This record gives sequence, C-alpha cells and structure tokens, in this order.
Amino acid sequence: MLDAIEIHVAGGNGGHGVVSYHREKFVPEGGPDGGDGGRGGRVYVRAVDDVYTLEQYRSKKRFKAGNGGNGGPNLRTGAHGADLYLEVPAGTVIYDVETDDLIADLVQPGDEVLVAHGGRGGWGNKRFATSTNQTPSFSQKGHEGEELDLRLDLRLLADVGLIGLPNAGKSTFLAAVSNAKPKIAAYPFTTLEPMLGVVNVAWDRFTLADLPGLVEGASEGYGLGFEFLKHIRRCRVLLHVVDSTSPDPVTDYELIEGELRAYDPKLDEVVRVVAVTKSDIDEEQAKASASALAAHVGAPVRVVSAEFQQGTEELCAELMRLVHVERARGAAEPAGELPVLRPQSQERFSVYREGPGRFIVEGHRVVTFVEMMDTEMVGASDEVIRRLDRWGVTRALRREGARPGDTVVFGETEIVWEG
Ligand SMILES: Nc1nc2c(ncn2[C@@H]2O[C@H](COP(=O)(O)OP(=O)(O)OP(=O)(O)O)[C@@H](O)[C@H]2O)c(=O)[nH]1
Ligand SMILES: [Mg+2]
Repeated sequence: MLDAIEIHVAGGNGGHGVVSYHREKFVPEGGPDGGDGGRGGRVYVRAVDDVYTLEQYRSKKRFKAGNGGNGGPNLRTGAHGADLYLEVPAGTVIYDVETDDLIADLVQPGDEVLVAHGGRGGWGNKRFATSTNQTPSFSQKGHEGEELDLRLDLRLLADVGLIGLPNAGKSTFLAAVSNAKPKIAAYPFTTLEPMLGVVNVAWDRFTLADLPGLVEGASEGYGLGFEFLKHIRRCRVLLHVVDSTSPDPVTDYELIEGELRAYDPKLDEVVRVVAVTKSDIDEEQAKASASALAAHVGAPVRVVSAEFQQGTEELCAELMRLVHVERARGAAEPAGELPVLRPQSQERFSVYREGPGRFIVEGHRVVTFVEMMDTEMVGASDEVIRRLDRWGVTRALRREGARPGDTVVFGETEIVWEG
C-alpha cells in the first residue's frame, strides 16, 4: 500500500524539420520542399475508477510520451508523437517535486491534467523561404519535450474504511463481502497493513479498506495503529466493527473513538456506521450488545455475522447509499479549479544583463526558436539574427548595453552577439 510516490515524466521530443529541394524531371532547380517535424506527445495524468492504488508506479517510474516524426521531402510533415495517459485513483494529488507547487487535485474519475508538453516540431527549410532567400539551406531541430518530477499523493484511500479493535472481525467482514482475500486469524494484529476490496451492490460498487486494529494509546504511537490512523482520514465513510461477544462493547467502541478524536478531532465529522459482528456465536448477546451500543451512540446499530454472511448484504446496501451521499457532497464541495499548468506566454520576452558581457534572454517563443536552430547549417545564423531583429530582441539587447562580442544566452544555446 502506497501513499506517496515520485515519478519522472517527459513529453516527447519534437521531430526535426528537414532540408530538401523539389526534384522533377526537366526542372533543374526546384524550390525548397523540406517538411516540418511533428510535435512530441504530451503526458496526462487521469483519474479512473478501476484503479485504487498507486502500486503500479512502484516499479516503473519514468514515463515518456512518443517523439514526433521527422519531416520529409515533398513537404511531408512528421507525425505527432503519441500522447501518454497515466492512470491514477480518484483522490490523487499531484505536486511538482522541484517547486513543491500543487499541479492538480484529481478528485473525481475522469479528471485529468496535462503535466508535460511535447516539444515543438522543427520547421523544414520550406518555411524559411522568402523573396530574398528562395532556397534556404537550413531547417530547425525538434525541441525537447518538457520534463519534470511529480509527486503523486493518494488522499482518498477508499469509500469505506473498517475500524475496530484487533480481532474484532474486520478482515473476516472484508473477505465476506468483497473480492479481497485478507489473512484472518484468532489472534490480534493479524492485519499488518491496509488492504482494499471492491464490494458489489447490485450494479454498483464501492471500495472497502481493511485497516490494522487500533489499541489504546494508538494516537500516541502505540501498536500498529498510529501509522495507519492517517489512512482513516482518507475514507468517505467509516464502518466501526465491534465484537458482539465482548463483555463490554460500549467500552470497546469508546476506546477506538477516543483514539480517533485524540489523533484528529476532524475525524468526528466522518460519517459512521456501527455494526456488531460474530452474531452467530450468541445471538441473544449480539442483540443486547447492539442495543447497548445504539443507546450509547444514539443511532441504529447493525447486527451481522461475517462468518455466515448474515445481515451483511443489508449493511453493504446502507454503506453504498452513504457512499453516494458523500461522493455527491465531495463533488459539490468547492474542490477548487483544477490548476492546469499555465502555458508559458508565447509572446513576451525579457532581456537582462547577468554580468559583464553576458546577457540572458527569456521568453518561451524566442528561446525555443533559437534553441531549435542548428547554427551549424549554412544560413541558419543569419535567419536567427533576422528574426531577433523582427521580434525586437536586438533593440532590447542594445538598450541593455549589449556590444559586439558579448555573449547572449537563449536557454541552452549561447551565441556571440554581432551587434
Ligand atoms: N464465529 C465467528 N467468528 C468470526 C466472525 N468474524 C470474525 N471471526 C473470527 O474472529 C477472529 C478475528 O477475525 P479477524 O477478521 O482476523 O479480525 P480483525 O479485526 O481483522 O483483527 P486484526 O487484523 O488483528 O485487527 C478470527 O478467528 C475469525 O474467524 C464471525 O462473524 N463469526
Ligand atoms: Mg484483520
């Protein structure tokens, strides 16, 4: 069972643009016809309703969308890289590891967020043809896809969580009503870590989490419970299971509730259903336990036998109903707009002096364009200079005091300023 995990995601690289010239019989000097590279694929994270844990990200941690295809002659454009969708459970919160910024809180199945853009495809030489340069002999490289580390934090563990003393019969209940196969034994502390099952109710279903039993002092770190108390916060509804054969079910109940309250008073607000189990052992005693508890909590208490699956179906139907109410409430709550990664401004740029003879240019469009130019290619440097002129970068550099021979930095690329 995992709560938080880090993964690395990368958008696909853009495909390269190519240099090519039209060839035709009897047409000696064809014009440029090099096509553009395709855009790199994007990475999305999407909440789906048949994934319940982050387990699948335990072993594989690096994900990259498909690269864009290179352009071809005859204006053939490279194919876009394939997008990649990473599936996570609803309740997954995504952070940027480097900045610790919240990227998205995927509350409901179907919520999704773009986490890494693909790199732009490079332009083929055809794109650079102008009246003064009709046969450009250069093209652009594809840009690299965006890369970042994400922390996935699973906030919602399950629709329903099982709480109760060790040996109360929680795992037996999970086994009786779900597809899960938990370990069951006649001694306390059988369950060592949370386990999830899916409970089908007619055509509907909810997830049920079996949690390790709590003991007195759990909120201060005794027993196994403390580590798992935080899981309890991440259930929509709690099913409090009490052993009906206990000499004092009310004290058992209060011990658990007291620990929860001591750990986090907010846990009081989570909707509860109380059930006494093992009713097959002594039905009379079970009924007496249930009424004593009902009087204590001021709400009806269910009587079940997980072993013989008595009363379990009705209990699950009630839980399903409550889960629906809570899901609707969760959806209605202002979960906040999904903070979508801000697309970097395409238009603006800024220039500043970093030190003597060294200037930095920032701004997505400008920097990406320069990075993508292969300045080894004949004529490519001239093209860069021409565009920087047109975009006003040259003027801004002069204003900041740049002089011929100074270094100008565009992201990964440094060029010597010629004035
Ligand atoms: N007769 C009878 N025995 C039950 C029933 N439910 C549980 N038991 C028994 O009670 C014992 C404890 O059951 P578990 O389900 O392992 O209890 P647990 O609450 O998961 O305990 P921990 O994992 O240790 O916290 C086992 O011997 C079960 O067979 C029931 O409905 N009827
Ligand atoms: Mg157990």
